[in-house]
Amino acid sequence: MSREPDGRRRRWCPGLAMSAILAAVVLALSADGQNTDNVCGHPPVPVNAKLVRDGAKATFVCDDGYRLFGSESITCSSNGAWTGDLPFCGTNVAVHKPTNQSTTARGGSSGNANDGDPTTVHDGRRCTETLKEPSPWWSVDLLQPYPVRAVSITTRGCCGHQPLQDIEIRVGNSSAELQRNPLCSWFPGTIEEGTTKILSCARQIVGQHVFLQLVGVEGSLSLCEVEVYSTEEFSIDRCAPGSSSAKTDVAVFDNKCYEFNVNRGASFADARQKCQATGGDIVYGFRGSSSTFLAAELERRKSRLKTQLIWIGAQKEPGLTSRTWKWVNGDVITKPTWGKDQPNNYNGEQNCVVLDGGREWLWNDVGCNLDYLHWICQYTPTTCGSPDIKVNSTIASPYTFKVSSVIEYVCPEGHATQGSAKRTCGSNGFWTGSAPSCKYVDCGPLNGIENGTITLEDNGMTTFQIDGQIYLQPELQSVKWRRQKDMC
Ligand SMILES: [Ca+2]
Repeated sequence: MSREPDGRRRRWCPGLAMSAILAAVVLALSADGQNTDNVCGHPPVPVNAKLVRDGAKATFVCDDGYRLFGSESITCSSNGAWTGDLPFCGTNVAVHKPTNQSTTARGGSSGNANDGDPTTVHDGRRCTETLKEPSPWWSVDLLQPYPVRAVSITTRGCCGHQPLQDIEIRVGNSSAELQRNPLCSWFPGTIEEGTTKILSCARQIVGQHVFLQLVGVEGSLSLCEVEVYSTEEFSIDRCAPGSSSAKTDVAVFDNKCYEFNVNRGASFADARQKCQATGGDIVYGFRGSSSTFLAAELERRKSRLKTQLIWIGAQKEPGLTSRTWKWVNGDVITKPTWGKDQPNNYNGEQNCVVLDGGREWLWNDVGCNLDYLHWICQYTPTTCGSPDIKVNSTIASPYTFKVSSVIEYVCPEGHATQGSAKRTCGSNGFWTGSAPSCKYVDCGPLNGIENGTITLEDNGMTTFQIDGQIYLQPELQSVKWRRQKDMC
């Protein structure tokens, strides 16, 4: 074997002239079922999923809190390609979001379809129901646009209610004209009673509103649970707040975790300290759709609250003349959303802020020492989910998925990375950028080697060498197809 003067093995790229030999090698290796790494390369892996490798089969397991859609495995075929559609791992972004429907009959309010209770029994008003009418519909407002991949529908299983027929799912940003939204899926048949049916969008659609409609049908729409799946949000399993018993009062929105501490009371300082003790802070910095989300989450808990004043992380300096409100991180609040007649600085000592259920969850200034108020903590995730991997690439180890850590994708020798090879785990729990792909670098035909010989090395596949004596001649030092890693 010839070596560079510095001892490195010299590598040569296979040109077109050698492709027939290579193809034969590939076929020989796959025929006896060996060495599938070389045949198909590393399999692609969808985001939020882990790979389980078993010979020619690659199986995917979703991260905690995500559900797998599609087939869980792909296989390496003898032609060197992974066959089968890659599944995806999504989390439900519809639960507890605001809902609406064409009409409401017999206690079947629209919110019953995303209350997290998948029962198929309507007794006790646990499913939705519209009047009997032409083309009845139900909708959910995700509060911000999400890329929607699939919708799961659980139908009512009792008492001879009509089965769902000709259901259409639309996803888009129009809340008023549902037919203007792009079609995600259409199911022309009948969905049996008491079953769960998954309808995948033909393609991923980004939208804030999801509509279900019995198109062209005169009837009553009754739904027991509707789940809307997206890959672009993390599940509450990743929130990991202080106590697991509080888990049922945790909700995720826009890549943040919120913990609703509505079963106990504390002063502002105590509440904030409790949030910080578990790695978070009292809720701050929110506006727009996040404000709407927090109000909706409080509203649905309203009947259980001992007080309707909920601490948020906004304060001003004590004193009658101080008028500047700041978030707890020091940022000045530019657009506080005060409720009616607020802030009134009653008694000159109201330097903290609550969301006030008596004022539609708008802001009210109150004294910081009231020690019986509820509060909301916010957390950012400590880790990212499993990153996606394009076919033939791998992630260089060692790596961790902790926030701020960096992973680096590597391609096999002879392949160049297309896109950024490095991704960072952001504080929002998602990897920056997108997974790069690997592209084979074709060095062109093997010109100018009439005086040389090329022999396959022992490992057969990728490494070539030229007779050492000729190899060192100056004119061959510069042949254009000399390969070093991914360059010719
Ligand atoms: Ca006040």
